[in-house]
Amino acid sequence: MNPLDAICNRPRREAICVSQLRNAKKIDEALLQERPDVKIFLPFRFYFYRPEELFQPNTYNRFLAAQGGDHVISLVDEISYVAPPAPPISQIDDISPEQFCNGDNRPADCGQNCMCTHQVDIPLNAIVEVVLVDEVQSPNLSHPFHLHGYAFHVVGIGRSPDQNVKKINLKHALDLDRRGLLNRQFNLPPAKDTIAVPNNGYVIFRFRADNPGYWLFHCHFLFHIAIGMSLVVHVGTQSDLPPVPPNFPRCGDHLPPITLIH
Ligand SMILES: [Cu+2]
Repeated sequence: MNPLDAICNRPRREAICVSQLRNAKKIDEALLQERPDVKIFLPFRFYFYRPEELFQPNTYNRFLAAQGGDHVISLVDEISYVAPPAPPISQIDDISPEQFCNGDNRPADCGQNCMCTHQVDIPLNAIVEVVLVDEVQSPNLSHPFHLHGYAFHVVGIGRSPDQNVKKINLKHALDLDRRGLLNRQFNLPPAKDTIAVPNNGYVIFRFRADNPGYWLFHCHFLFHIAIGMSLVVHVGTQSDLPPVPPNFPRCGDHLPPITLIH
């Protein structure tokens, strides 16, 4: 299962890709139409800090000290995720709209290590296609991406069919897609909530966004979550959500009341 070579476009005897499994259940036909309502390309990679970027007075950048001594953060669509200061589902009014960002709406002053609460907005009930593109390019490292709130249907896994392209990236994946060369199969695609993206490859999955809310989508290596390999899939609007129950706990409620001592 899940051969590391990511050769998934033909049957083979010794290995099988998740995208070659068949779902035992019926599939929502709308998921299999040629064009989804929303199509999102999500390239992900690491950003390597230069030491002089990190060790400046009165600054502290979070990073992962990788094997070999590199200091890295993770970018999904060129954004490193930071958690919002309060839970969006129950306290959206306490969060500045400027906290949120995505590939189409980056903060003006965002540099190469752009940090904000990466959120993509999806209309309720839309058919969504996500294309994950591995730009990390670390041999034999397949990032296991996990989506909360849904099971998605895996319709494609693979690498570039172009032998001259040594490393896949967003631009190349878009080009392959335009030319119809991204491998998709619509024969009972299996449902999963986690999928390993083959290194130097891509994964394509689809789901119907029928569960409103703020759902985390992230690589499941904990040390990659810690450096921003996450985003929020925001489905629907506040009016699609049930009201916050009365006396529902709020950020800071666990702190003891402050007593002033004179
Ligand atoms: Cu990862």
